[in-house]
Amino acid sequence: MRIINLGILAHVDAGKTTTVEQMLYLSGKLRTLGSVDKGSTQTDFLAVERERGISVVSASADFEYDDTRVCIIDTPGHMDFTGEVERTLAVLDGAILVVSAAEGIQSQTERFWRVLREINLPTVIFLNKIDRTGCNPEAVLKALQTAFSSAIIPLNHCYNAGEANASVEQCPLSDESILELCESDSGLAQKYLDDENLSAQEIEVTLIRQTAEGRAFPLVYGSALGGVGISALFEAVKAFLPFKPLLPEGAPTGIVYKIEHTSAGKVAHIRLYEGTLRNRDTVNVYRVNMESTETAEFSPEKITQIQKVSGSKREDIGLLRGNEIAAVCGMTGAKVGDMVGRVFEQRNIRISEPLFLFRVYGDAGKERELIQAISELSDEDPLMNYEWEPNLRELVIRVMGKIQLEVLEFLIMERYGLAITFSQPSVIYKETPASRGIGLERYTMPKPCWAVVKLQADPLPRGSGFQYESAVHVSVLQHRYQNHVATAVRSAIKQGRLGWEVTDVKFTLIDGEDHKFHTHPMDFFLATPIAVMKALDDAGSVLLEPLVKLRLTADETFISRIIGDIIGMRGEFDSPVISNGKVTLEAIVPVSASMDYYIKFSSLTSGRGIISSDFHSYKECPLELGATATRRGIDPLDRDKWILHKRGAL
Ligand SMILES: Nc1nc2c(ncn2[C@@H]2O[C@H](COP(=O)(O)OP(=O)(O)OP(=O)(O)O)[C@@H](O)[C@H]2O)c(=O)[nH]1
Ligand SMILES: [Mg+2]
Repeated sequence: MRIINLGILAHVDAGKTTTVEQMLYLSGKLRTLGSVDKGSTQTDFLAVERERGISVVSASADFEYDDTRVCIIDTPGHMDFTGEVERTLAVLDGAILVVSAAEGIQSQTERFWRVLREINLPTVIFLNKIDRTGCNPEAVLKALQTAFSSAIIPLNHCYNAGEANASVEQCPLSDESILELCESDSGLAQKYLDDENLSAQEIEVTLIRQTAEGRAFPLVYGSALGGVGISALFEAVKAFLPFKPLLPEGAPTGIVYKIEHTSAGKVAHIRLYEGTLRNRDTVNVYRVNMESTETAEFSPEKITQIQKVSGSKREDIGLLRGNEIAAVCGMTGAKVGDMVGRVFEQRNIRISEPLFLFRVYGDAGKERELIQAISELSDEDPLMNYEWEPNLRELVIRVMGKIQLEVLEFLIMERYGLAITFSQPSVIYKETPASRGIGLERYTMPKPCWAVVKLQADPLPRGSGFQYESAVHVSVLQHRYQNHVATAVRSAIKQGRLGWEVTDVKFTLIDGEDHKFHTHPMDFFLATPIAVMKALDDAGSVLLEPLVKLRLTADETFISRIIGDIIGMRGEFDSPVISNGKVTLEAIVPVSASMDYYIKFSSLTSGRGIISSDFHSYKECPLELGATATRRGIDPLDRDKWILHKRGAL
């Protein structure tokens, strides 16, 4: 038995779900073909997906042929659900990247391409929607070759593009494609130059190898809606993507890539790399604890059932073997990203992060239920996180965008019967020290206590995140207290002096002292946040705001209006590209200024313009143009109150 776990990725509405449906139909797994527009596909089975016609969560489906199993994971394309893609990417053997011939390269396409290349996942491209009026598939191919890789190799021709009867035909590789393959294969190049007589088989073997190595990318034209090019896509997957053997031997090693809550309780979707898991096995599940000292903690979990999932159907298979994926019931403590069986090196894939913060209001008296519901949902989606502030009785959630929020509202009503409303969105800012700052806290009174912490905060370049180092020897401050300081710094920086998470910062412990008799085990947890805040106060704070990259295509008559809008949003843009009466522009704009621009742009272009966006980066922002956040909880610089609070007296 051979197997492949194949992800299908693209920007929103490119036709992923339709393509998966067609592949299942072609394989004989489906007798009737479902449709996104009628809400009847295999992989869009949630009510919210069927109602809206968009995918919200990743869903798997599989089919078999000749002792081979293809397991396809259909992912959502909307930017708000990138978290789903991120998690799926960790467990794939290969990918199909769908590009729409009508819309061409979108911001999300670029983003996914970049990530696929970073993790070097073998990729086949499906250039879909060749039937759409006005599309130009060959121009999109050229654009892909220019922007992504010149080694994108078309395997078929397309006829009657832009018409309902668009069709495809398999073709031998063009001379250009062969030359491209020769570029990175000196043996082949020599032969080509010598007699120009390369056999079809030699060329195919080279393309297989280069695809597996992530150097070449077969491309297939098609129209998923019309079932055109699907068999060519299937053939390309079979021929060029790497299939794996089943690996039932060895100690179980796997990863949890998705969590769900179903009527049967919590379900962990696991990809196993090797070994075997069975119903009623107990297996250790490891979690790397980022908050503390980055060592893994584990808990034993008992498996009650192992299910194969295809669309909404589940079948008890009782067995999960190396290189398979399956849904495992009974692992009540498992979270996304947990390692099953043992600790191993993982790809850390970060595509995006929540950009908006909302307050959530539920019915009076139902707070407990609401928090429980949100906590379950955030288990499923680690990119949605929440905080319950008991003093303010306020529930705050962080999400990627408005669509995610609407889906959340729907799910909370559907699953838990709870009605919720939201505040207006606030953009999630961050902050960073303006310069070096030093913070010293001597917590030595009122006894018994003793914790002296001296920290230095240094700004780091944009995008560096957080770093911590201790310059204090363990003979000066005991190892376990050093660990307390490291943990407490990480948690203290969640709210800096402006109320936002502190990033692009390095904290160094430059001095410290414990006392043989007086130090209480919790003292360093109390003293460190004070030292952190003192250091940040000393450094001064710079506000950072999130930026998105917009990609806009519209009739060229709109060019000056669009540029005017971008300038009005404090945006920066590259020189516009004009072709065939259309202008395409890329711009980097602050999230706060562009929240409603989708609507404005759509009405400007009477719905004919194309706009897509993707998170870009965080950048300095003048305080008066941004926002500070009210502090949640007690400020460590309100020292007396903080100490009382920490000592449990408040
Ligand atoms: N004309 C045309 N329409 C298509 C084609 N493929 C898909 N569509 C339509 O495009 C829309 C989106 O298709 P989906 O399959 O849901 O796209 P998706 O990529 O799964 O979308 P998300 O999961 O929401 O990101 C639907 O209305 C489809 O009927 C195609 O080849 N030609
Ligand atoms: Mg879909």
